[in-house]
Amino acid sequence: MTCARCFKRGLYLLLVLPWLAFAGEIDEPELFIDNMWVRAVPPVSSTTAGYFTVTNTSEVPVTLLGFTTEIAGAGELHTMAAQEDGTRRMQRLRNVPIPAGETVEFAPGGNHLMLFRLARPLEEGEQVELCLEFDATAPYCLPFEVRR
Ligand SMILES: [Cu+2]
Repeated sequence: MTCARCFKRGLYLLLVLPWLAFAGEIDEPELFIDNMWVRAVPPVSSTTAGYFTVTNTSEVPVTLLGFTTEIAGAGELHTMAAQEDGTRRMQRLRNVPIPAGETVEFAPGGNHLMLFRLARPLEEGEQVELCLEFDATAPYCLPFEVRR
């Protein structure tokens, strides 16, 4: 390898890397996601629910569109809504807005990820991967712990 070539390659990286980093920052709003878990259910049950907390640390709104996972045949965004008779029932959501600077919780009794047609029984303590799909970022594929 000649020194001229070394130099050219070095120069190219110096010029391009900062641009890549910068482009990443402006294109992808930053989300902080934690407390990810999926409820352990008896083997006879083919549905369960997933929970997490998401904080939008960017200055632009982001919308959760849905999720995918290999452990379920289908997945929907749900919440619990009060009915006229006073009971609360699950209701499907088309999407869930995550306003800039705010935290949105998915927790028992409220928003949840609904998993239908589980591919296999889930073992308490294992980690399963769910990919959360947002409108303004690449999917966030994260380990969810199976808990009671
Ligand atoms: Cu549900």
